[in-house]
Amino acid sequence: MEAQYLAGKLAKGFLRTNNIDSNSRLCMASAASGYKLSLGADGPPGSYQDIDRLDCALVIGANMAECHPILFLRLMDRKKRGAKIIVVDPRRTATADKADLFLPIKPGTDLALLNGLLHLLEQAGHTDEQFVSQSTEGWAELKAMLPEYPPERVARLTGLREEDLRRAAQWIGEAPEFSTFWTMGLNQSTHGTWQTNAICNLHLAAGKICRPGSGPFSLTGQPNAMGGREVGYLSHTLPGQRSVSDAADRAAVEQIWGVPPGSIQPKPGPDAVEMFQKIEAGQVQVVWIIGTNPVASMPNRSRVIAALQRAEYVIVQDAFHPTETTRYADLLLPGALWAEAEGTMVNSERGVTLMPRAVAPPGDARADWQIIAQVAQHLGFGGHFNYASASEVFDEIRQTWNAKTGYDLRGMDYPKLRVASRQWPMPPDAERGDAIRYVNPARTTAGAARITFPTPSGKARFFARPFLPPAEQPDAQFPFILTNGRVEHQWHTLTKTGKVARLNKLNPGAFLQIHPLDADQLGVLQGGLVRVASRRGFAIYPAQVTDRVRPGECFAPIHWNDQYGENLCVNATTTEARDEISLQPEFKFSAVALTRVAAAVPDDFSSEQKNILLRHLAQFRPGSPAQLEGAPFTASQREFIRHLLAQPES
Ligand SMILES: Nc1nc2c(c(=O)[nH]1)N[C@H]1C(S)=C(S)[C@@H](COP(=O)(O)OP(=O)(O)OC[C@H]3O[C@@H](n4cnc5c(=O)[nH]c(N)nc54)[C@H](O)[C@@H]3O)O[C@H]1N2
Ligand SMILES: Nc1nc2c(c(=O)[nH]1)N[C@H]1C(S)=C(S)[C@@H](COP(=O)(O)OP(=O)(O)OC[C@H]3O[C@@H](n4cnc5c(=O)[nH]c(N)nc54)[C@H](O)[C@@H]3O)O[C@H]1N2
Ligand SMILES: [Mo]
Repeated sequence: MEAQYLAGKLAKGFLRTNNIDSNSRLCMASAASGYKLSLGADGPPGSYQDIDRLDCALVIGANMAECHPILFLRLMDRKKRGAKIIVVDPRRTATADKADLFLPIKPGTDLALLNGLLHLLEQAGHTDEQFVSQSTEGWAELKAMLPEYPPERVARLTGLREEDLRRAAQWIGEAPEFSTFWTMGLNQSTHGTWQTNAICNLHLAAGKICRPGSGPFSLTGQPNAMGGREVGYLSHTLPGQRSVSDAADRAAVEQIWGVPPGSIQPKPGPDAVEMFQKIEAGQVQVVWIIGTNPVASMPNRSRVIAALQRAEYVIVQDAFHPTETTRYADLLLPGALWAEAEGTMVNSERGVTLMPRAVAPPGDARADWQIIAQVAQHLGFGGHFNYASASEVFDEIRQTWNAKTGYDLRGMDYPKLRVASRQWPMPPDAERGDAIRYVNPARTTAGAARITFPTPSGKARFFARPFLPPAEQPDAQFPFILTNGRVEHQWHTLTKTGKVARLNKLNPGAFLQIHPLDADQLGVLQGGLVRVASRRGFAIYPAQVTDRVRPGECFAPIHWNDQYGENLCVNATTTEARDEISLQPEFKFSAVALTRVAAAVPDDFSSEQKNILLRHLAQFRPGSPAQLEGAPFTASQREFIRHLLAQPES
């Protein structure tokens, strides 16, 4: 968190530019903007311990079993005690395997589902009128929209069965305590903010929020994605859950930073996608990339590459080299990894953890916050970046507490964090943080609102959010829908997990999940190469033929990129279309064409390799390409063999 804070301070306070954007734009931006609109402030109102109290969980657009496995185990413990788990995903994931009810939704239609569920709840009288009248506003407008979402229509839009919709609504309505968990399946959408609003609508209407076991819980992505949001590292935010477009917020931060009034620019800077568009257009000449690998992780990566080639000077501050992005760097700055330097991280439930330094950083590497502070000193801002330790940076962050949103770290410091993690809000002298936000202990008497939301009226807001389709629709030229995501044992662009042999054994390589009917049509067998092309670019993957995806849809993991072979990057195909409010890209939905690829025969087989190959071919059964793992073949030979196995007669 300290490095993110200092990067923002240097850019927005001293370089006086909001040309700084961050990981959250690709990850949590839609949850952040949705929370802010619905509840008045970013961050979930509840905590992980809600899992131990819930009676029904809606897991939507999240593959918890693979991406949040520890929390998922906690949820499974609760399931053993009778809680009902509903999973909504276009793919039958490992998470779906454990569901009591699995809803295999048509991609991009979750808003229709969420509105339809609320409609059924309302019809069945499962709304909480007292809560709605005391603690919310906008119910009449939302209620007026709901009749547009009768089960028959919702079933048609989402591809789900009417009886399943009714069952889900019944479970949600009858559960004393109900929580929703969501991640990238909803956030990475042109309607991501609206989907967060629609989830909040459900909880507010049912009155199932801000009490143990109930609430809309957005699962955070990166270990410190929440901390980054809080210290204001997006192009429109400032530390302490503040906004550059708010005069009082700017003044408060200018005072903490000791810069003259008017230093912070009121106009939000470009979002990550627009930033690369500007670099490509020559409007930004120098780029400093810290702890992210945009050549692999940004949508429509051909633009990112063009931009980095056009830029006059590219600085990449990373813990590893080479990566897909360091290839384009003019200057490398070696950042220390989390275990090599002291610093704090904030998790999904607002828990602040101090990561102690376990080993010394190698070579010239040093903590990211130190590198940023040293650059600031060289730029002549020395007095303002003169920290002896990460702890001193943290103490400055504590000053950015915000009475409006309840963001408050004043009750914790490094000595306390060395003993145990703490949760905010934690005012000075508090023994511990609040597990549930917005509860007003002074107003528990009958008739008074027990919950006060950080909005001007103190009430949460309903938003009527109609269903709209994704930006790009399949057509005759690009008839398939490509979605993408993660696998259990790999992390993002593999700079870390890709170096661990045991993890590579568990998740060895890229693949494309396609339905058997589609594979038949394409003439592709298990392991055969498929070219996935969108309007923007293409990638080539070995097919994983499986009915875990629906016909017409396919899925590729995001992890394997240029360091692992050519044409592996899924973001060659993805779209720059963004949510209008959060500006988060619609990673999860592109229209693509699929074609079978004929692989070239590599001419470098040794006689030993030929023998192994012949033995494998003799034993070959369709669907068993895993037999090849461990054999001493090069990547291009493997590709050829996979292709061969897809066509054993040739
Ligand atoms: N093992 C592992 N764990 C991780 C990470 C990792 O790289 N590896 N990364 C971390 C980070 S930063 C993040 S953000 C999280 C991401 O965690 P998740 O969001 O759970 O992971 P994803 O696989 O990106 O996407 C989740 C699911 O969304 C589904 N989906 C696609 N389109 C739709 C749709 O239209 N509607 C619905 N309902 N679902 C849809 C996909 O099929 C996929 O199963 O994971 C974190 N945890
Ligand atoms: N198609 C598609 N694209 C996606 C997504 C998707 O679901 N689909 N998900 C999006 C999401 S949610 C996320 S979170 C992003 C992830 O995208 P990235 O953040 O770009 O992915 P990482 O591999 O985590 O990259 C982090 C980089 O920082 C480096 N690094 C690691 N630790 C340190 C450190 O301590 N200091 C420094 N200086 N460097 C360090 C790593 O070596 C790596 O190069 O991808 C986004 N892109
Ligand atoms: Mo993420």
